[in-house]
Amino acid sequence: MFILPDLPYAYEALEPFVDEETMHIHHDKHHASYVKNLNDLLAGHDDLLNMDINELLKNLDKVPEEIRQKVKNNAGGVANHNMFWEIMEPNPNSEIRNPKQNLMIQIQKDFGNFDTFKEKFSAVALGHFGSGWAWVVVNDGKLEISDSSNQDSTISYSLSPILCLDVWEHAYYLKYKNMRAEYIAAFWSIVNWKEVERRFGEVSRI
Ligand code: MN3
Repeated sequence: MFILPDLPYAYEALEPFVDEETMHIHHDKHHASYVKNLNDLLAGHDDLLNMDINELLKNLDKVPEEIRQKVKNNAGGVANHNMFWEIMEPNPNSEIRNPKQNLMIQIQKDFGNFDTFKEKFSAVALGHFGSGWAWVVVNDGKLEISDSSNQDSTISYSLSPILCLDVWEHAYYLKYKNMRAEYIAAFWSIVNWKEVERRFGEVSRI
């Protein structure tokens, strides 16, 4: 069975960048329903229920065809949100933070500098039409910025994500209304670069 992990911080901890009510609805309703739907869909398929969520996303061809699309949607919803909560953290002092060490070196190598990297990621997140996600993935040793629709996970395409941003309206509409650009700008204040660096280190070792 797949489980809904608790948030790694309090619901109000990401204020003023992400509001408490959004976090309650996003985690307790949206994320929870992806977990429930996935378990319901896979009832009776113990081999699939016992997989790690990433393993399931890499092995969607093992899912019976008649439920495959729904499993893809909901498994993506589970994995994407599991990751999303972890790559954010409270920033009560609102100071600007940067990635350090190896990740910063790689960003400079692939994008020139950190500001250009942020601009490119923000443009992809803003430009994504409809519901979906913006990503930073490691592909063949290089960082790439991409987007995906609905709950599609880059893991299904053998790309290792190290940073993600949920651009579904449910992630920002209560506070930011139609101003997705303001939500994206606020996101940079609460990125948990330590966790992103950890993920980058893990992928780089493989
Ligand atoms: Mn969401």
